[in-house]
Amino acid sequence: MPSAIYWACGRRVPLPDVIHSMNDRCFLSLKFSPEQQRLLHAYQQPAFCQDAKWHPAHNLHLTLVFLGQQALAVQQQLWSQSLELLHELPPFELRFDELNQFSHAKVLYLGVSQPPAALMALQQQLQQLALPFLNVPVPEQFVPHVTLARKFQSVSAFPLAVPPLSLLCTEVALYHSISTEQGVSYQSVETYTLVPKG
Ligand code: 3AM
Repeated sequence: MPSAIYWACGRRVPLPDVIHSMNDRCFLSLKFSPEQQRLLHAYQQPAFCQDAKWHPAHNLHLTLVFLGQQALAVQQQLWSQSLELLHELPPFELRFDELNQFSHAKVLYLGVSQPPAALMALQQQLQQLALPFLNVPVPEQFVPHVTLARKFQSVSAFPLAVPPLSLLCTEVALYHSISTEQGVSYQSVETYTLVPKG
């Protein structure tokens, strides 16, 4: 069944799904394995703020560049350009060691107090590559983080040091952000596995 309608010559005409779903809400992100997501999930403490919305483990990721609504052709072009960069990059380690918050956005996240140069360089390069296609403002500063909860409010003093978690990052993906009745769902539509060098 067509999911939308439009008006043509005064008549209601079904809008083909292919047109209706031409753009997807997209982002480039580090992708974690189910086992890594399980380890990240251990840092989520719903008792910390019961009114917050805690991400399900399968949604845990680290956004590199938010792309906004993009047509399939742009997604394909961006992904193939991204691959050129990713081919050069070996897997790298991230050491998550602090809980912190974006207080204005009411986001609680697991952060990296000392981000490796490889991550920051990758993010800069992908951001540059995406720039001509962006229809959203570019964040002033990239703060590597894994969002744990939204609608989070606490009087605790942040950042809060936590027992560190070192993860080897091996996958980068193009994700779609899909709204469902159960909340937002992040689906990887393209994934690249970083290859060790030398
Ligand atoms: O990875 P996190 O959860 O921090 O907040 C959104 C989420 O970030 C962010 O993109 C990620 C995947 O949805 N996001 C959503 N809208 C955004 C916007 N307009 C945005 N980031 C920047 N600008």
